[in-house]
Amino acid sequence: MFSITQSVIAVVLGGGAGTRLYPLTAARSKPAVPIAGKYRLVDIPISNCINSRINRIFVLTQFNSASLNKHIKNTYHFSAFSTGFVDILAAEQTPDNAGWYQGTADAVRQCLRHIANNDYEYVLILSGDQLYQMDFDAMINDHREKGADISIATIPVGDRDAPEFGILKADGDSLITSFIEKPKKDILGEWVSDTGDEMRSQGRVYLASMGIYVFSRVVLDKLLKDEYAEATDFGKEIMPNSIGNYKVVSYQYDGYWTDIGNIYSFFEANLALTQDIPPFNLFDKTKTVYTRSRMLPPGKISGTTLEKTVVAEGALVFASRVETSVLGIRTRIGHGTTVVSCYIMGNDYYETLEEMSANASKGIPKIGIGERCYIKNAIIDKNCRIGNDVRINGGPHLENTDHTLYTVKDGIVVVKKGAILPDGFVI
Ligand code: ADQ
Ligand code: ADP
Repeated sequence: MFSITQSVIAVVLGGGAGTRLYPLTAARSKPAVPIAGKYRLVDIPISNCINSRINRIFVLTQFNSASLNKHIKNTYHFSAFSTGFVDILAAEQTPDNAGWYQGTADAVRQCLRHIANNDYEYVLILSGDQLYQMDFDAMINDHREKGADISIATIPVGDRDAPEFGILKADGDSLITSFIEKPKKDILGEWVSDTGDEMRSQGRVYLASMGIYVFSRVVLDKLLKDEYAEATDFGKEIMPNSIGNYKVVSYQYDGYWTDIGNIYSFFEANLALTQDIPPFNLFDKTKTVYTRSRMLPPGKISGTTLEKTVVAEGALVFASRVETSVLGIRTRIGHGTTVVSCYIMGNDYYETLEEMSANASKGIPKIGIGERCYIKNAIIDKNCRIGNDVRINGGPHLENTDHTLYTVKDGIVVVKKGAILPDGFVI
């Protein structure tokens, strides 16, 4: 009998050069970027796998950070009675390969020798920078029922998004007949599909690749080692070339899915969690998002008006007002401060009262956010020390810039990990 657990290996593409999420990726690998106050990016695809009974997972990353290793080691334990593992495969130098993964297909090719040591029939390839809760079980079943060589998960998108994605066309049997990676706006007209009345009414008339692929084992081996041994990318090379030569099938998904590959979309996806009924449901018991259990104390909040705010464990909040914001683990905010539309990642540790006063005598602010600050449209990375009376007013009026303490991208101010903003600092 078919068993998804025994037949599927998942590979999470943990990130290329990581420039799009800079400065969040300046000191950590992309899978380790904190999301939704208490998780890390890599928890999303791994949780989707576990909830779909896939428990043999490789995470491919360009560099092997201590924080990523620690997170994976402390989070994903499988019992001695299970075959499960989550292994990080960092780009490594070997005698026949000098450097980093050159692209997504190259990353998978370089790791095939590790993957091949396992028993499996299918490889599920996932992106590391998407927010969604998807049942891969259904996608694998569809792949098997259709006798596909390759399946691509697809979602209808509109004009604004289409040029960011691989766009494809499929026939009535979901067989993909053509594929173009990131088409220019002026040729979009040629790529319209019948996505159904509901999607059409929303202007979502293009079928986009979600960058989620199922490959039958032999096909993946043949493509990467043999037929396209020089190809570096799935979207640009492997997919367009496979159509017509292999049975490449579209698996249309209609749930919530969003790409969080750049600062703007990352910010939006985090803030979307503050809605009354967010599209990404952290409260769904059947789709748990797993992360490290930290044994943190409960949060403490005093004198604060909280409006549409998500608060993670261990936060200490004395602010006047917090609105449409996500406050991560161990966030500390002083009296009289207002926070609007921010993702505060929180802190990796608490300071003792003695440390706070020793730092104060050296003019170093406490970890967290001080008193009487006003902070709007910002991402505050971990372990920042923001003094008193600091004003950060992000928005479209700000030019893109990269300062030693912060970066501005698309109007969003990102205060860098561990930055110290002295009293009265203004952005
Ligand atoms: P992009 O997301 O633009 O498009 P890409 O930059 O190749 O494609 O990234 C895919 C995933 O692989 C991301 O999670 C990225 O971080 C990771 N990645 C990239 N280079 C890597 C490397 N060298 N080593 C390890 N990981 C790497 C792709 C498809 C489109 C599709 C979108 C959907 O090419 O067709 O529409 O995904 O988001
Ligand atoms: P990130 O991945 O968010 O960049 P890391 O996981 O590398 O962060 O760092 C978090 C870990 O580092 C925490 O477990 C915390 O215990 C430890 N840590 C970092 N700085 C300090 C510090 N100044 N004092 C105590 N622990 C620290």
